[in-house]
Amino acid sequence: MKSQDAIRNIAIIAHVDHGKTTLVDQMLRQAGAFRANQQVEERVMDSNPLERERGITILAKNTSVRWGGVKINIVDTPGHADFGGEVERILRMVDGVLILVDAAEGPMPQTRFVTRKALSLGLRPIVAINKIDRADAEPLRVHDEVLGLFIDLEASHEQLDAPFLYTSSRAGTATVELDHPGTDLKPLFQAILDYVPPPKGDPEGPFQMLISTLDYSSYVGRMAIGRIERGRVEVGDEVALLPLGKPGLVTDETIERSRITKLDCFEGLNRVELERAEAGEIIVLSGLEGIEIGKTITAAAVPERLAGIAVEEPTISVDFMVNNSPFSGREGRFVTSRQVRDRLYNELERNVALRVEDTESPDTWSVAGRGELHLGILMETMRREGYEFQVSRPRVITRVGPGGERLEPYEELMIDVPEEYLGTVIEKLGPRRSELIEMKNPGQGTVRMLFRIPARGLFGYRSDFLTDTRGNGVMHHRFLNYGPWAGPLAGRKRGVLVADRQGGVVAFALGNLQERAQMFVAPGELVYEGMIAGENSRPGDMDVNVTKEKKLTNMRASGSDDNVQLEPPREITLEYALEYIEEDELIEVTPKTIRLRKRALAASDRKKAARAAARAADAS
Ligand SMILES: Nc1nc2c(ncn2[C@@H]2O[C@H](COP(=O)(O)OP(=O)(O)OP(=O)(O)O)[C@@H](O)[C@H]2O)c(=O)[nH]1
Ligand SMILES: [Mg+2]
Repeated sequence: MKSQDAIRNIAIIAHVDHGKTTLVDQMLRQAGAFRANQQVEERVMDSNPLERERGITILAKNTSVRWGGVKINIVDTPGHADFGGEVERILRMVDGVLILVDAAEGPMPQTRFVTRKALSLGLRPIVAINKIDRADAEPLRVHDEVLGLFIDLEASHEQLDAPFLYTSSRAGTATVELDHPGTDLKPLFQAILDYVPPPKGDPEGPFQMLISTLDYSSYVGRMAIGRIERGRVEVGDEVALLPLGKPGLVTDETIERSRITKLDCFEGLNRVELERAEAGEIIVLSGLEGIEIGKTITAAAVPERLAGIAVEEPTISVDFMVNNSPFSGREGRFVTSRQVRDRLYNELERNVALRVEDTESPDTWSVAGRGELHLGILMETMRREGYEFQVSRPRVITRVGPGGERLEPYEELMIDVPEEYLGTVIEKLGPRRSELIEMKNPGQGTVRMLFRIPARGLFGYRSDFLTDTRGNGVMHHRFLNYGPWAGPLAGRKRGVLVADRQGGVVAFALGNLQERAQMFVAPGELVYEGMIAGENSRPGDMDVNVTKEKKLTNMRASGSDDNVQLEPPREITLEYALEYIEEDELIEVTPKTIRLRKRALAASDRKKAARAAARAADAS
């Protein structure tokens, strides 16, 4: 038997939350990757703190199990649309995919995206209709929908022959026939061995590997992860790291050569150091300068380049700036321009879809990424590390079309709502320049709608949607393409309450304001002039004094107005804030607090700016 016959490389791909990481838990467990008494957390592959907290996978990760004498390398991938580019990249290091589809939700926008990428690379799929334990599961309907999707995406005959399994990630069961409920994952392991081809490369040829993904540690710097395409590699070997370019032999002299200092592979949850590895194995290489996604590493003597991987271009950007609020430096450890700038540029080492640029101001940097979650996670990570900074409203990144016209990013938006909310949803999305593409009513009172909408049109929509549907709706969106600039869009409907002086918030003051407003602050919190303290129930901003104490009079007022009944303040999360603020506002992010503020803090400056804006609007 060739050594490659004892390897299978597979990626698990799906829409967000369809159960990928939970399935990996069970695969590890049932293949004996844990010791008998080992305590293992749920969704063990979601190892970074933000992943655990949010219950989503952010970074693709490698693991492996051994089953029936075969090593199965598994890549668990993120399902959120902002990280679709990451999934696309790691598909280059596998020979098959396991497509998970929720047995109730069916194929979703991200299912379509990752399936299209996998099929077009010629990968053989295995389909798992997952969560069949759900009360509302309809595995047979979903089976048909997946087949429909395959046909739509012009799957080959071989791909259409994909085995279908019915699984429950949570229970750890798989079966080929619904009438015979599964008891474990054996049918899944067997399907992987039978249907995923062993890696093909020739172990006797000169070494060649594509860098499909990166890892980073402050000790060794960037590490390259990929599948050995051809040949063997050993610690100490001299290799060439080829610059990006066309596939084929590289003849110019500018090739960097260096030595492999460390070589690892994945065994269960561990990395195991190896002396050598050969074609088909997925490995981690350290010790090379200039590692980048899409570059080829080869034997020094035969610098033959593989087709590269394009990294997706960012679609939205925000400005990061030094915190210049009156409370700057109170809660963060790293606050200076130098510290924030270094941290942002450092992020580029591991976050390949991110772009950072200096601006005209030495205290402001433009940071571009794939979506609000992508950028939001960077902000959240930085504040946990002790950074303090401010962030502007997100902007879409426009492009120039072939005829010189302005283009902007469009998203595909899928909405599932109970029928009774259909009208409100359509009514709200209209002015946001959406276009209804498809509407399905599969029964059970729920409607599924598919829209095309400028990414700008979605800013601020999620909170409206949750309110309008009373939390009974589900929405997902992902980048579709660039299209014509859709023209001006209305901003936030309601104005804000702006604190008119610095001080501590007083319950009495809020008691008087709360009839016309939803507060963002609670008694005892500190505010400064220009900080946003709440939302006005009407259009237009309002300067208010939230520090106002009740007048002490000699005559004690009778009654209960000493204890005002206060509504709880609206909780401002980072993502909420990003969707909420307008161009003349900023988010102040510190390790402890998220505050909203006006760019111009002094009321007089804001009035001047408003007058100037009105004049400009009149003139145009
Ligand atoms: N009922 C049911 N729930 C499941 C099953 N598998 C996973 N879940 C639940 O679905 C949620 C998402 O599971 P994950 O394993 O994190 O899903 P994922 O596909 O890895 O999600 P992302 O990585 O964020 O795309 C969790 O609350 C799981 O407990 C299943 O078979 N049945
Ligand atoms: Mg996951």
